[in-house]
Amino acid sequence: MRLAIISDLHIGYERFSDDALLQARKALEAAHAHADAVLIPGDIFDNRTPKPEVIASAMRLFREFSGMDWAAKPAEAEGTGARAPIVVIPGTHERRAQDTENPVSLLSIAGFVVDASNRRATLEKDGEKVSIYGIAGVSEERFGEILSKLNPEPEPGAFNILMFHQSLYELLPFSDTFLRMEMLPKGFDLYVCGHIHGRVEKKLHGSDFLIPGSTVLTQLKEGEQEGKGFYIYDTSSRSFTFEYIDSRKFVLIKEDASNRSAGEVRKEIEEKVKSIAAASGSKPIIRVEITGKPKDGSINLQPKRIAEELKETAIVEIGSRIDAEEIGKDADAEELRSGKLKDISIKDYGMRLFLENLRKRGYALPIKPSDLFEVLSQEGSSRDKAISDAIALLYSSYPDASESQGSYP
Ligand SMILES: [Mn+2]
Repeated sequence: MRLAIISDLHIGYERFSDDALLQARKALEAAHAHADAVLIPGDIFDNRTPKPEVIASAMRLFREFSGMDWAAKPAEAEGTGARAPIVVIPGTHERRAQDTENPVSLLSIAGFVVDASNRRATLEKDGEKVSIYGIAGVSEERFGEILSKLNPEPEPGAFNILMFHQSLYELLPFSDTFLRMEMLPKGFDLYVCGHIHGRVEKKLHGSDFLIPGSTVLTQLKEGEQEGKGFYIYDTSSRSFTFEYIDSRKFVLIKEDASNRSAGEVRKEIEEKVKSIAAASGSKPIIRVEITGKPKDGSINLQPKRIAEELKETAIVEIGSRIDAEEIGKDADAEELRSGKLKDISIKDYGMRLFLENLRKRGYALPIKPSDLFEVLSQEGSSRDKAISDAIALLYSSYPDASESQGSYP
């Protein structure tokens, strides 16, 4: 069986909502043309309670694809009512409390997809059986507990897949509470994960471990320059290919301003942006990271003006300047300078320190630490504003505190 593994579509993602929907469609079209079935390991939606318009656009999309002819079929005995072999789980963005519906379960109730949350779903084609054990996304701290409670086991006589939506320590070493890959159960023929928005190909317990990455740009990090797409995994040859979809181009420009005039740096950025745009189909997203200080001072760079002037050519985002010399000489700065952290962004690094400190202090508030970090690290916000926003977030989360602390499954 040929399985398309498509993840993190983020339908309803406000910043690039048209891209999210269009690129989800392109991935499904290519999947229909080249595969027998589709697996989606979470984050079909960007939000756990999307607006009706967003739910409607996803419903139209999945209604269309579930109405097509697919070579594989969901096993009739399971009585899901779904005709199309599109097997899904909710991810972190769709996670809600136990016994509540989430937007992915709505697609399944409508009969467009098979929701494999915390259970097995089976696909069949010409006598071949593919068994997918899905685990709905949970907070990282609880994943180990859920895993031992569910105790997923491979089914004899089938090609077995474990599908989930989590960070693992080896992929994002933010916190000791993240599960180690080796803790995942053995005996599966393929491990499929969502959540991480860049591609990951690894081996686990002798099988392939695949994360296709998102189909839409969200993080504007170095790894997202490669282009978006999905995997096609062939169960008979146990091999896979990555299929690119036509997606909006993202380019990261690193500009060193040291010992140059701000005008010179600005001019160079403008030229680079224009030449990238000329070579791109649709308007590209370009992130510029400026390091070093121009001779006549950073103030003369006027990053907002550069972005504004180029807005017809490209979507330009100019990153804040980090001057290594201005960071204190403590151990963390040493780690940064020595390049040990070159693969993670400053923001991710900040998040890691933040999580470590929260853990040491026994953090137990009902807001996700990552949400709190987002509020506290908003660009251009003063200390007082960040604190008042964090307090507002705390109060606003009490009514549905069960969603972050509630028990799952
Ligand atoms: Mn995601």
